[in-house]
This record gives sequence, structure tokens and C-alpha cells, in this order.
Amino acid sequence: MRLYLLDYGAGNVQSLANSIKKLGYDFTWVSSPEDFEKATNLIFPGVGAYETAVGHLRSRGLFEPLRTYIQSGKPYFGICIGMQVLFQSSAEATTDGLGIIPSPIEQFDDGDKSVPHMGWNSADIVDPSQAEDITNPSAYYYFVHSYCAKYNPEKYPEASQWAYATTQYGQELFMSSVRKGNVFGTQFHPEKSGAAGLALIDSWLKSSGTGQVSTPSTSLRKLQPKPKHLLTKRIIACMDVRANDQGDLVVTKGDQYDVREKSVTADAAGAVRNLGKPVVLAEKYFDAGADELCLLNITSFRHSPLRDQPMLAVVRAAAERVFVPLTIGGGIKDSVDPDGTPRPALEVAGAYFRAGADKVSIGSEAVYAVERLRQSGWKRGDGTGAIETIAHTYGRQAVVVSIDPKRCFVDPETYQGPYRDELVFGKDDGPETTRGKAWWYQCTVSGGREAREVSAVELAKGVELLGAGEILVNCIDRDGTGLGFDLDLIRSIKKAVRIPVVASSGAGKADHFVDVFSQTEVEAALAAGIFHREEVKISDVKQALKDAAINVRD
Ligand code: 1PR
Repeated sequence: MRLYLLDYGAGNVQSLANSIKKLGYDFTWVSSPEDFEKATNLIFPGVGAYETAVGHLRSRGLFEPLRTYIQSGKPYFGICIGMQVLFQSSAEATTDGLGIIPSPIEQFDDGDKSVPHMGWNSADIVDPSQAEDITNPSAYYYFVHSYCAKYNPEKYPEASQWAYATTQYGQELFMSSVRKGNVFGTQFHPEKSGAAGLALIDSWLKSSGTGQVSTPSTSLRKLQPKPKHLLTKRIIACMDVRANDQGDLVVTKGDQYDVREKSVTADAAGAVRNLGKPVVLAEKYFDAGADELCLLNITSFRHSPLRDQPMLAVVRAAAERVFVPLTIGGGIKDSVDPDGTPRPALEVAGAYFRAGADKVSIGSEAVYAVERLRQSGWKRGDGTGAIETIAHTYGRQAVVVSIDPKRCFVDPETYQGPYRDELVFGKDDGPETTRGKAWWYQCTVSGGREAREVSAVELAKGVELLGAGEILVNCIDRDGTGLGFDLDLIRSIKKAVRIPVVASSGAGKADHFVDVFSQTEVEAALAAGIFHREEVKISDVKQALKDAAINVRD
């Protein structure tokens, strides 16, 4: 087999390369149109924005050779954009697709759900007699996309013949996998879908390697959406990474963002808390069933991240061992190298994506961007900021904004500031420290060191407008306390936006995850300290959620 992978130069294609290496196959990157003739098998792991992907293929002269390759009948496997490009057109772009499947790629309706569709969902085989091969009907796969091929046999009878598996999101049914002859595609990312995803890639490589992939006899089925979709709630393990006093990158953990040891022995007091090595912990959490991992470089505001090779090396090494989504944060902003070379945020993010990150998380820079947006009268930005440029090139689903709010206490009788409508009042049966008090949630920058005149709700609305695809809601007051998530804060952010929200800070026991999922609409919840200190296992959290009838991935 001469297996080729097509990289159009944007997004995380490294993870697919890592999966294939892990499965023991060799491959070559497509570097010129002639490579399509040499290839016996081709995988196009399209990640990112459709317009960028197709534009790039056209400008490199690869678009027509790709069509010729697929029409020749040689095995093709398109992932995400690699599947979408088979269709006629996309609502995301002005450029047409290959037109092999005669229907358009359309946008999800965000009236009843968050968009992007992000997380683990099922892929139901349309014709159960086909179920023996590639996808596993009982597995969950990782999706991340705002556009999809709707499954609508009445409107698109010919295109619907291609449907191999469908998935339900909200009340919409879409083709999550297509297959005809030697053409196969998945909207989900098998390279990010843990063991089930690796098994799928292996199965395609084995069957396509022999040239035996058959045309399924997909009969058109009218499928009705079920009352509820199967998208699971995500459990995320977060590693705050920084150099310790010896210069080694370690996973640390703060109490309300203070990561230095307080007392213990005289030697240890003041030292950076060291809870383990980032790559070792990442692998451990992947094996333990984490649905996603987050690595935050918490002191990156101090230096130029592109020269910060140890963190890039950490991402590269983690991506070789971990086959679930990886979010990398810290220092995603415009910067200048010591020799004066400007490094736009887009370039910084690109380095992380090429190393194997799926999403980048933006903290301080997002606060400044919303301050600028407010100054301009809430007109969309000029397109040059970090959020906008990264979302345009890599897709909004690749941009997470990490908020670090803390309570700003005010006297509600006299408070005349702009956040009156957002004031939260301490409950009589709540913690003593907040009883009888009122506050709003104030954003901070530089890891909580500086408070800015922007509320967390205002920030969330602003970054959604600028193009962020997900919001990670930390809470300095709750970080490391084990008191549970700040449900008031999380609920207010979730109500303010249509994009997915991740709850963070304060988890102390498995039941806190049940609370956050049953009392708010968030899609995911993140914890650090309890996992690092092995006080609670990821499997304990999932069991508690299952017991509470909340859908999770095993
Ligand atoms: O501003 O774009 O360079 O990004 C810096 C990033 O680093 C931000 O995402 C910011 O949240 C993070 N960060 C900066 N300083 C700290 C610190 O702790 N001193 N960590 C920090 C943020 C909060 C969470 C933590 C949860 C869960 N840590 O990541 O993992 O609170 O903890 P828990 O479960 O133990 O309660 P930029």
C-alpha cells in the first residue's frame, strides 16, 4: 500500500499522522499533483475552515487532481472538511466543493442548541446490514463542526444514497459518515476518538488496502429524530503548566491562582507546587477516560511563546500519546521576538496546531479585544485581532476563550456602574463570606494579577461576536477550593451565548459534576486539583453522572 495524506496547511493534521504511526503504517504527505498518481490510498484529514481548505487546494493546483483521484476509484477517506469537500457547496464558503455528492453543506440551526456541535456523539449506521464493517454502532466519536450535510432523503434523494451513518444533534439529523464504492468519509474525527477512532482507521486501512471496499446497498430510509440526541457531557482534565524554580516544566495547581507552596517545611515554602510531568499526566488522563485535555501555559505572558520550545515539545509529545482533543492555552497573542521579528497570534496558534493541538485558548488578549470592541460601539472588529484571524483560518471551533473572573463586591444601594443587571446576591444559606453581599464578576488578565473594567458576561458576548467557538469559565474565588463550581457565574455566561461553555474551578467531589450538569446547561466541566491529587477518579465522575441519568462516554 502506498498511503498518502493530504495536508492543506491549516489545522491539526499531526494527530492523524500520529494515529497512523501508532497503528504501524507508513505514509507520505502529498506535496505535488503527481503524488495522486503514486498513491494507492489517500486520506484527507481536513480540519479548520472550508473556504481556507478549498482555497488552499486550488492555489496549490491540488483540487482537480484530487477529483481525478477520487473518480479513478482508488480508496479515499475524507475526515471532516475532507468529507465536506465531496459535496456541491458549503454555506461557509463562496467556493464550490468537488460536487461528487449532489447536495450542499448547511449550517446548524442554533435556535435550540449550541453551535458548534462539539463533543462525543453516536454514529448510527443507516443500513444495519452494513454494520459489520467500518464504524462501531455502539461507540461514541468526537465531532467539532458548525456546518453539516443534512440527512433529507425527500429533498436530496441522490445525496442521501451516500449516507452510511447519521447523527442527531438537537432535532437535526445529518450524515456523519458517507460511503460509496471506494469513497468513505466521516464528519467526526476518528483520530480524536480514542480507541474507537483508532479501530475505525485501522479497519478502513485494512479493508481499503485490499481494494475490497464494496458499495453499500443503502436503501433510502426515512429517519425520525428521537426526543433527545446522544451528545455526551464532556469531562476535561486540565493541567496548568509552568517552569519550576529549577527551570523544568511541571504541572502545578493553585489555590485561587496562587501556585506556590504555603507552609510545609521551610525548604518547600514558596516553591512552585509540582504535581507531575505534563506528558505523563496527559497520558494517564487519556487512559483514564478523559474526554478532552487542556494544557495551560500559565506564565506565558512573560515571554515570547514561539521561542518557548519546551511547551511546543510538550504538546508534540502529548499528541503522540493522546487521541482525544487537546486544548492549549497561554500566550496566544501578537508578540515580537527579541530580534524584532513580529509574531502575530495567528502564527503562534499555527505552531501549536502543527504540534498537535486541536484548539487554542485565549485569555488576556480576549479581554483587551472586548475592550476595543466596546470602544468601537460593538461593531465587529476589523478582522485583525487574535480571535478573528485564528477563527477565520482554522474555524471558530478551534478558538476557545478562557475567562478568569473574580467577584467584585459592591453595595447594591449605591452601585451605579454598568453591571447592575448582572449583580448576584449572596444567599442567606450560602457561605458566610458571601451572605448578605452583592457582586458582579470582573474579568482579569495576566493570570488574575490585574482586574479590568469588563464583566464576565460582557466578555462572553463580545468574544462570541468576534468568532470564538467555546468559552472556558474559570472562577478565581473557587479555584482549588473544592467547594463546587460557581453555578451563578456559569449559568449567567451560558444564558448569554449560543456557543458551548465549559465550567471550571472548584470541583471537590464527583457530585459537583452532577450539580453543574443538572443545574446549568453547560456542555462540559473541567477539573484539575482533584484529579492530580487522585482524590477523585475520572471514572468516579462518570459513574456519578450515569447514576444521575446524565449521558457520558465510558
Ligand atoms: O492570558 O492568554 O496568556 O492565558 C493564560 C492562561 O493561563 C489562562 O487560561 C489562565 O486561566 C491560566 N492561568 C494563568 N495563571 C493561572 C494560575 O493558576 N496562576 N491558571 C492560570 C488557571 C485555572 C484553571 C484550573 C481550574 C480548575 N487555572 O485552569 O485548572 O480552576 O482547578 P480546580 O479543579 O483545582 O479548582 P493568557
